[in-house]
Amino acid sequence: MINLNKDNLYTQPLANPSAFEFDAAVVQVFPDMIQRSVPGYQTIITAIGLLAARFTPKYGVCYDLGCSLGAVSLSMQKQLDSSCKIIAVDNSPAMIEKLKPAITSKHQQAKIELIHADIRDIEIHNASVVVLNFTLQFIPINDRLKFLQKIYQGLSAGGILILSEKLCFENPQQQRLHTEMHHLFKQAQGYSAMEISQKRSALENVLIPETLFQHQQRLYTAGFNSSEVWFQYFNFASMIALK
Ligand code: GEK
Repeated sequence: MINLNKDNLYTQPLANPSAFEFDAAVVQVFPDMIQRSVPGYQTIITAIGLLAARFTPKYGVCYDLGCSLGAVSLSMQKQLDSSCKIIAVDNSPAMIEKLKPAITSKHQQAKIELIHADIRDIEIHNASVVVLNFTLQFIPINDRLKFLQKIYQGLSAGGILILSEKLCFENPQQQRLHTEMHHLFKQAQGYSAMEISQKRSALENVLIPETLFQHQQRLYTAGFNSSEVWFQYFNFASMIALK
């Protein structure tokens, strides 16, 4: 079990807030940070476990790309048959170090295999489910299509990609409204205006959101038959793309 240290990384004014990184300081507070920053995070995690069970046959393989501290992998493990395998990948050494001891595959559970690598470099084969839970937003825009094409090729017929992302909106009024509502959500979770603003600066040019239309167009170009939003809470959405 991973403990819930409180995220206080941006409580003090920083002269020069540096670009956001998944380093040891972030990893230390990550579960608290993501739950208080991403509206609906826990609902999405639970639903991914259920979707994995719906689409994964016996001896099936699921991928959790950008696994962080393994919330998606552990949720899938709870639901999957013990013959299944989950491949969890992240390129942050601090995340992987902290996750390693938290991963236990008891005899009666699907096995979780942990890989320290860039998700653009790994091979994907015979996947029933691939999950990108708030990860694609950190991949440079120019690499996104090629990466999704690789995922499409690695999925079995009838497999799915679950893609969760922070969205932006073409309409400026919608953009303002959703940004404001997200900030109000964070305030309601106990973050101060200064913490919200400093975190926002740190994420600039690191987390690059796109519109729902851009995502759906790219998924279609990558080969997916269809993609639908199954969950949205302000500017955070999760899609299911079908092969
Ligand atoms: C969750 N899915 O709890 N290769 C591998 N990992 C990467 C790469 C890359 N190129 N780029 C970023 N990451 C998780 C939450 S967090 C989302 C995902 C957030 C990893 C990065 O190290 C981090 O662990 C994760 O993607 C993004 O459901 O913090 O907003």
